[in-house]
This record gives sequence, structure tokens and C-alpha cells, in this order.
Amino acid sequence: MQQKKIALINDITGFGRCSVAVMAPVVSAMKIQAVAVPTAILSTHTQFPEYYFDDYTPHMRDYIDTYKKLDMSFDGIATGFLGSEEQVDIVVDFIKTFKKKGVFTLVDPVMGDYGKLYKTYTPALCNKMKDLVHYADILTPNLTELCSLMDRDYRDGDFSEAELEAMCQQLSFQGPKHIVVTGIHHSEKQIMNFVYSRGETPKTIMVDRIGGDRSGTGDVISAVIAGMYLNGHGFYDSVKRATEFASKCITYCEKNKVPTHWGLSVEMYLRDLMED
Ligand code: PXL
Repeated sequence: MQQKKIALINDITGFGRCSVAVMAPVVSAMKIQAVAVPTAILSTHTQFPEYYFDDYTPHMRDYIDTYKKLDMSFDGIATGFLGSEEQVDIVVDFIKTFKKKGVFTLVDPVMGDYGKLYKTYTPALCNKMKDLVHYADILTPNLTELCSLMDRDYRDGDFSEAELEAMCQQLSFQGPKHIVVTGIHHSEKQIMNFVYSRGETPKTIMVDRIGGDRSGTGDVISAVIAGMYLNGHGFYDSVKRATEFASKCITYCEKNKVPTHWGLSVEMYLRDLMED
């Protein structure tokens, strides 16, 4: 049997365990080959007070062209942090070229958190991100990103399950069969993940809130979902495994006083993801 390959269209950030830096080891542990397609190169992620940001847009077409010429194929495509509006067009072209029958696309519409957009995400870029939704099989927004995609006010993150279902249903009509809204503030003690699959009753997965929010958590969760799904698991089981893995890493970080912007210590538990 051939090993599976996933294209990770995302930034490469040296310090802070986000995007490719954390997604590649996670999918590798799940026996899937990670192929990085960089969107930007950063020294640290944008939650640090200082970071070097090199937009990779001018090089992406040539980079991707070699994969076209080599007639390369992928089993999955996962997109994340994008650095410019033009990149969305490049990513759409990538998906159109490589999304052959049976290939799935996970779009993590990375744009912001806690009701606020990241510094590099202009309103125009956020608007453009809506184009990508049409190409997703799986969409993994947090509540901030869901609201931004739906042009809804964040309202301090206070949404009922019926409202979440209605928003997911509307988004699902645009393309993605599966949507998980991650990291919803449910109570002081718990975080809710809202799992929606078109035509099915939505389910929630509750996880205990352990300390403050940690950057890179969404990237770890997306990577585990992509890996599980590629390995033949259902969407709900994939999300469950992803949230359990992230919780375990977060517990370790809390116990060991890892600063919240250093990302999750996935290295400690990669072994757990290795299945036969
Ligand atoms: O984890 C999301 C993310 C990805 N990539 C970069 C980021 C962030 C969040 O801040 O700055 C560069």
C-alpha cells in the first residue's frame, strides 16, 4: 500500500508551534507524508510583540508549478494561514488542479480569535476567504471566523446551538459537508466544539477548559482531524480524537508552565497518534 500524502498550504513559522511546524509532525505520526506549500515565512507567529513576516505570494506559483509538471498527486489538501488576497486565488487554482476524485480538502479559515482578527488579516482578505469555503469538504472555523465568514456580529461569543446549526447549515450549502466550530466558550469550566455534518443532527464535544487559550491549538486540531479522516475515520471520531489530543498537550503545558504563546507541546504525545 502506498503511503498517503497531504499538501499543507500554510505558513512556516520558526518559533511558536503553529501551522506547518506543528501540523507536519502530527500527520507524520499518523503515517501520512506532509508536503509543505508555504504561504509566508515568519520568525515567530503574529501573537508575539515582534515577528518577521515574509509574504511568499510572489514565489508560490513557481513552487506549485513543479508539482504540476511532475504530475504529482495528493490524497488530501489542508489550507490554513494565508498572507494575501492573491494567495486565495493561488490556493483555489491548487485545489482545482490537485483535487481529483477521492481527494479531500480541509479549509481552516484562519483569520482571528476572541472576536478579533489577526493583524495580517485585512477585512478585504477576510472577505476573500469566503471564496475558499466553496472548495472545502471540511471546514474548521472558530467562532470568530464563523462570524466573519457569515458577516455576523460576534456578540461576545454568545450563540445558541440552534443559531450555530443554522449558520453551519448555511455555510454547508456553499460546499463543506463537515464543519466543526472549535473552541466555543461554553462556561468558565468548559469549551464546546460544535460538530456539524450535512443531513445529520449536530453533536457537541465538551472539553475541560485548562488554563488560558493557547496559540496553535486550532492548527493541532485541524492536523489531527485531517490525519484521522485520511486514515478512514468518520468526522465526529476525528474531531473527538483531535480535541482529546489537544487537551492532553494543553494539560502538559499548564503543568510545566509553558507560556501560552509558545504553542502546544505536541512532541510529548506524538506517540499517542501512531496507530497500527
Ligand atoms: O495558529 C494560527 C496562526 C497561524 N499562523 C500564524 C499565526 C497564527 C495565529 O496567530 O500568527 C503566522
